[in-house]
Amino acid sequence: MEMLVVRSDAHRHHHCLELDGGALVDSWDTPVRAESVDRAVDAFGRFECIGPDPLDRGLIEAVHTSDYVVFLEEAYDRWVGAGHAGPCAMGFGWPGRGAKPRRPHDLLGQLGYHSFAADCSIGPGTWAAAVGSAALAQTAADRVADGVRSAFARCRPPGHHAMRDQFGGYCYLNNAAVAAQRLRRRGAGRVAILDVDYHHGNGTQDIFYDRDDILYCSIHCDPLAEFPFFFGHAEETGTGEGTGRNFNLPLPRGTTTDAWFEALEHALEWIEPSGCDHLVVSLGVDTFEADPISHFRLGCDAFAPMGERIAQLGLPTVFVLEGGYASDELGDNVVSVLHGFGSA
Ligand code: OKP
Ligand code: ZN
Repeated sequence: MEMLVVRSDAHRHHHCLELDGGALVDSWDTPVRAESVDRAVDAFGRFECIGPDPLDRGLIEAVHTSDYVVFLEEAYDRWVGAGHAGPCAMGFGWPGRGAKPRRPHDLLGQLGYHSFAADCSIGPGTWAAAVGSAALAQTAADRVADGVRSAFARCRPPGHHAMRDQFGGYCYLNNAAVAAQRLRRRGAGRVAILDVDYHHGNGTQDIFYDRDDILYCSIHCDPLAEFPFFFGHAEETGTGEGTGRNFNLPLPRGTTTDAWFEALEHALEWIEPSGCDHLVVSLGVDTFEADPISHFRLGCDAFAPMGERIAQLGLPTVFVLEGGYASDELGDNVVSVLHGFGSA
């Protein structure tokens, strides 16, 4: 088997709003994205597809605070109960620079405390979708721990922006962190996370920044020019026991296939001697040239070689879906990476 795919329909009732260009519009993370991937996987026909096992709540509380998890679970009902005008729960006030924020008890205050961006809101289906998405990552990690060479969690919503106790960037629970943490619990010695999404995975970096057992390496658009703006610089290399265990490779807007693959070589050269025995790939394909919200220039033909090159690390690998917003090509680009990996 080339690749095990873990998927479900738990995402379907999650479609909320984002502040985009000053207007409140439907989120770019729509159910159509997951459908595009499912269709391409089915058309390809060579991957085995399974559903998820139930999510172990203790696992998400190992990478998020329990206050945050309870907040996510209850926020929408509290929002409806408070009679707010808008259809989705959304914050509007965030701690300013230098604040030592105490956690407000007010819902609007907590929405600011537990988020870092206004591109993200909580609707009636958000909690179930976030739990369902994390369950896919947990299951993919379990199957790899059981001895499958590679598995792909078709996550939606994505996860790599979700911090220990803050949502944002369409992310609520950090699926890649869940997968890596699960691999550790199941006996992995040290896990590398390679994030190839166009955006920096500030959440994954945050969660593991002081840890020596789970490494984070990301290739992304320079945060001076792109969301999430305040994380992802090359100077961010880890702290405490995690010193030297975080590696950021920011690239300019307009980066082409050749320059991107050069950065991939640096990433792999860093991962190779790190002593990791498992790999988690945060697989965003918003590096694609026609992505409507991103600004790299990888063509469709870049994605199979991406998978092939990553396979040369020779590590048991969990792929977790992150971004990719060109819905027509999203599924094919994802399948190209997975097929490239599986056939290498
Ligand atoms: C999530 B993932 C303007 C766009 C802001 C930022 C993109 C989040 C991407 N409303 N949203 O890394 O693909
Ligand atoms: Zn992205």
